[in-house]
Amino acid sequence: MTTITLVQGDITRESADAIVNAANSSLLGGGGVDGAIHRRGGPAILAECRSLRAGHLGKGLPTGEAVATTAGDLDARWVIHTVGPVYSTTEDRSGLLASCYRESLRVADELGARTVAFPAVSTGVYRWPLDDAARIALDTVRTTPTSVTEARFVLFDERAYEAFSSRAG
Ligand code: AR6
Repeated sequence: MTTITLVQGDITRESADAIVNAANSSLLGGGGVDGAIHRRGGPAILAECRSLRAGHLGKGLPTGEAVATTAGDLDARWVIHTVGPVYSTTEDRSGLLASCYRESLRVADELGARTVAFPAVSTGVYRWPLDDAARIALDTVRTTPTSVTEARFVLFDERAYEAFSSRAG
């Protein structure tokens, strides 16, 4: 059984086996939660991302997929980088957003991570409406078979926390 917990705050302050990053395909950093994770986690994370890019992820990490690196100075063993889809009004990309959560849990299982902290992937720079993103995130984590015992959603602001709370039931 996976327990889903919701907290409001900065994911880089969390303690968990794995912290999920809402990255972009380059894996080389960016703004939002990605920038915060690299800033607080230190250069070891970027160094490992660069070596992934030099190796089997030469073209970058495709949208909807996930890959792990060290967590550097964060209070975690791993960062799991996933690439959310940019929200579109003309195309239904919800399968790709669900895939971010499913693939992150799959990678967590491979690592043996039991506690995983997630941000609200795609709801910032990638503009996914919060209520819809919350529905997809919670439904996917609830229905994905995994050995992860705690999936913790770390919502940055009140609005995101409320969106997830009203969906969490
Ligand atoms: N802790 C928890 N949540 C956070 C934090 C934090 N420290 N900082 C921001 N958020 P975003 P995306 C929330 O934009 O939409 C980056 O440049 C934020 O309020 O970080 O998936 C990447 O490199 C929002 O609810 O990620 C990509 O280019 C959520 O995290 C692109 O942005 C996601 O917002 C990815 O866009």
